[in-house]
Amino acid sequence: MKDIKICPSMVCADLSQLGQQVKLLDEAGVDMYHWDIMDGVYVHNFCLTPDIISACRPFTQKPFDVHVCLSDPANFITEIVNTGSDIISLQFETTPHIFRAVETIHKLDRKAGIVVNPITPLSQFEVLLPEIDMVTVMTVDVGFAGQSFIYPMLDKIKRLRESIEEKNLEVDIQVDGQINEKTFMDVIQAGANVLVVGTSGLFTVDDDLTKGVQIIREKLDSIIATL
Ligand code: S6P
Ligand code: MG
Repeated sequence: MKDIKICPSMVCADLSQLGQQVKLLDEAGVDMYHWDIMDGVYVHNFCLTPDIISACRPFTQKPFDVHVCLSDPANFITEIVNTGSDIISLQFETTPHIFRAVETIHKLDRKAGIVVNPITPLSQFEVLLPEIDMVTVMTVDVGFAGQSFIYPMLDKIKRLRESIEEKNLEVDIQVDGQINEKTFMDVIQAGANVLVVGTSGLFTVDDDLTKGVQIIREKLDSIIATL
């Protein structure tokens, strides 16, 4: 089994001290960071921006994954690469010329990912698997924290993992949306190896963020030990 990575969703952090939160999470032992960029057009919400991500980059050397949740993600690849981020995750449904976009990201020496909405079936993006480094399976509709986990996504994750293995590929499966102690076991068993933890999964687990990371790491270790 692949290592299970903890990836905090930074839009759920204390935004009044974002850099310090990045540092604290680094010291607490998270593996990578998830940054949402939204502009109020594709989803009715605003999140983070390339400038904010750049400002936080000096606080850790661990990988940054940017979810480009815009109506035209491919238009902003250069801006996001310039933040010093490592993985550019394009919103699949709003990136029409996606092979070209993925190629552009790789030419800029970054990893390319896609984020797929719950309603998008595996058959629509399976052909892209040999070209990309990570698929983020949304387990809630994109745009907001605090929604309900969509259980049929477990079957999608399972079939995605099977497809990756059949093709002998090295593609990470990240999951995002209500990933917390209630769903850790299910998503790991289904085949996810990168867990985006947001409001329910990390930032409300304990008042002390370091302790929160410790609690979920222990929980994950105990789950892994049973598999
Ligand atoms: C949603 C966004 C996510 C959320 C996170 C919230 O579009 O991409 O990263 O911030 O899922 O966490 P929770 O535990 O409230 O679902
Ligand atoms: Mg996201």
